[in-house]
Amino acid sequence: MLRPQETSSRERVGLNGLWAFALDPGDRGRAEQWWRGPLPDAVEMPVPASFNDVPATRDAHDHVGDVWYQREVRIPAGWAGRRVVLRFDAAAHRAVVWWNDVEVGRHEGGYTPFECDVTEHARPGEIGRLTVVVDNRLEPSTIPPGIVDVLPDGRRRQRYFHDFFNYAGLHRAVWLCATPRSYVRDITVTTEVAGADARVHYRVDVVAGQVAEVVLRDADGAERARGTTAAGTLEVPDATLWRPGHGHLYRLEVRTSGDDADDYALPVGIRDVKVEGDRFLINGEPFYFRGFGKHEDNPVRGKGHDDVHMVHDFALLDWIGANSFRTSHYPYAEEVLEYADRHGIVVIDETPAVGLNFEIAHTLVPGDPPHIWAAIDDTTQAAHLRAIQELVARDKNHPSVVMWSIANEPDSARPEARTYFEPLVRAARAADPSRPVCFAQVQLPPDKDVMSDLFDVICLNRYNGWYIDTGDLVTAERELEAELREWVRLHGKPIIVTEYGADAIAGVRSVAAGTWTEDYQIELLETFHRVFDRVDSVIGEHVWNFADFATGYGVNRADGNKKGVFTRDRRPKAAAFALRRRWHPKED
Ligand code: GCB
Repeated sequence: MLRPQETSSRERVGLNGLWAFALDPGDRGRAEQWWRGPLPDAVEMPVPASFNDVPATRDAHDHVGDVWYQREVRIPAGWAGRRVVLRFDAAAHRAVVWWNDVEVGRHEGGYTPFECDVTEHARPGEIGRLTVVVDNRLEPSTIPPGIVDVLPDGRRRQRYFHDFFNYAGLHRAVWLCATPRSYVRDITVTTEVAGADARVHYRVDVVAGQVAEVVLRDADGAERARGTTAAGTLEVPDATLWRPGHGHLYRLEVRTSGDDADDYALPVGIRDVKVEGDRFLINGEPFYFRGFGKHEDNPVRGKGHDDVHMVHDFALLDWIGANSFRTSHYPYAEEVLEYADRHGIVVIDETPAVGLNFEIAHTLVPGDPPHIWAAIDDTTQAAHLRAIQELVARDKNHPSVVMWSIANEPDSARPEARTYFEPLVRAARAADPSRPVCFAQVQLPPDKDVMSDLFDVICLNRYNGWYIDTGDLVTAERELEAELREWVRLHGKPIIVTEYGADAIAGVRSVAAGTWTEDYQIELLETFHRVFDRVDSVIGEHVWNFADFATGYGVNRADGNKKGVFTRDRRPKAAAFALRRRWHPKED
């Protein structure tokens, strides 16, 4: 699905700002048809933001079920005869949308966009009432999965098997967009590097019309190649490549034919990605991933996208010498990928399939969650498949995205895991044959894993010295090295350690380096680095985590997860300086 754009044929109006908002703990809204009039007892809620922490009440923070958003929207008078859609960049996790009294769309999956066509209902020049109900419940059939318990007093309690807070709501931008009736629905671009030259393969999907021309321009606007068909290959002699640290972008301008022609411009980075033996090649050059698993997480706004926080995070990535990150554990806002494209930051793009693991479920939630492979069924798998397809559909054209991660830490030891994942890996490759596919593997000995051979790169989340051999970095170093060498022996594939780290409370120091201190965090990272430097097949290190982040309640979490090398408000812990010395060896 293409991002909304302003072009000669397209307009967009941002619907961000303060909306009317109501929690619906008693499930009254759907029964009473709240979309038919003003929301009862509404408060004001900023969009985009996760709703949970804005009102400063426990009720909002812990709410489980529906929340309602509403605002008035004027359709510009000049939009007569145009196709008009509402575009939600995300609604976590399930949404239904009404324009006045008419339902115009619904979507499940909290991190991918959807559109509602209101052409037939919205009259140019008139004001309409836009109402959205967003349900934040996670169930065994959703991605990510969860369980909702009804307590004896009638309250609901959400359990989930992932280690970050279940922020929800309209936490990304909402748009009102106009296009011609005949319009460009989608563009797919893949690029191939051949010596100094390159090929740009493109496919344009037009609704009710035809492609007139496709023009590839360089950053200075100069035309580099041209086509006149809906699909084809553009030859680009002496191409300037997109590469890590250099986000060079061309523009692919697509125009349709006819009086009411559409026009769309897609940024294109020319690069290719391959796995060869135990190397990860970008434009034929071995690439070493230095960076983090991140989260979209900030005080008050939760997962609400915000350009200030985004640019600041990228500035800190630059300061520390990171060249890449993983969108753990869900697709991030499209603004983030566009920024990474422009600045040459490499991204491993992950689906929201996190928590498909019984052992972890056990440690994260009170009570006794059901065995995960018993609770997870074809419906979960279908939701997971949709999550993969929607991720690829949204992000396939970003040069920064070099690999798909289709899950984080599923239980990959049981035979059911292989049966469940095999078709999903096939589907990911079918959706995008141009990028490698991986999953982030939970701490599990290589001989116990039943599915890593299906994937291109071995991605390991490892907590030696923290969850395992806590406090004993000598054993951690020995065991980690032995394990990595075993992965090399069994698979001969490139290895990225996609998570390693220790919780550290900022300001807690110790000469004896006890757990939870800033000093132990550094020692643990340095222990891992010594091992990485000895094992040749390790082609990447992503520290867990970039910054401290909010989690659900838990006795092993102190006001959230503290494995950040920055605090939640982005102040560096001592580990940030240590990483900077490793990743920027020439600077202080
Ligand atoms: C993991 C998970 C991550 C957690 C982390 C931790 O393995 O992938 O989501 O936050 O461990 O700190 O426990």
